[in-house]
Amino acid sequence: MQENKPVVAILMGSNSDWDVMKNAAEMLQSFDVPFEAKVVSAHRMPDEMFEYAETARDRGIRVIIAGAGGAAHLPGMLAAKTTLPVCGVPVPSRYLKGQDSLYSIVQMPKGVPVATFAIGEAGAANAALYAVQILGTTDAVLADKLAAFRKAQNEKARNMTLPL
Ligand code: RP5
Repeated sequence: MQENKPVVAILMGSNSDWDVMKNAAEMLQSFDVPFEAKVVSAHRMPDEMFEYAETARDRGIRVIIAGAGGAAHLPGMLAAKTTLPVCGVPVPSRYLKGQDSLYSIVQMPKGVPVATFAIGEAGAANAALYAVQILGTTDAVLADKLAAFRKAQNEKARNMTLPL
């Protein structure tokens, strides 16, 4: 992996999504995976969104993580314009608590997949882990880091105590 050249993109529809999407950024940082994070709104910046999707692969991006809330078209529209894997993160919305975001991202019609994750922070963190797993299929150092991450989680769970 070329040092510091972003290989993962974290995109979101608004800076109000950052509280959730920063969980993806923190996870990638913990694996030393270079990434870029940007606001690219599907409905407010449609031309920029298409340009981003069309040029991402040539710029070295290998996985796109896209988070959006409400009628969340961003992950699906990015996926329509690139063959890079797109991981969709449903951001919690004010009135429907992110169920609208989840349904709009997960229900992609046949032919253009979006790997859809849980609503909110866990989804953002898992999308980043999934991106690391994709990169880890061809990067032995990342594969070793993933194994260590799983081992640490296992040890933490095994050492959990209850207040009895
Ligand atoms: C979506 O609308 C964004 O992804 C965000 O989750 C939601 C609300 O955006 P703001 O009104 O906070 O900019 O496009």
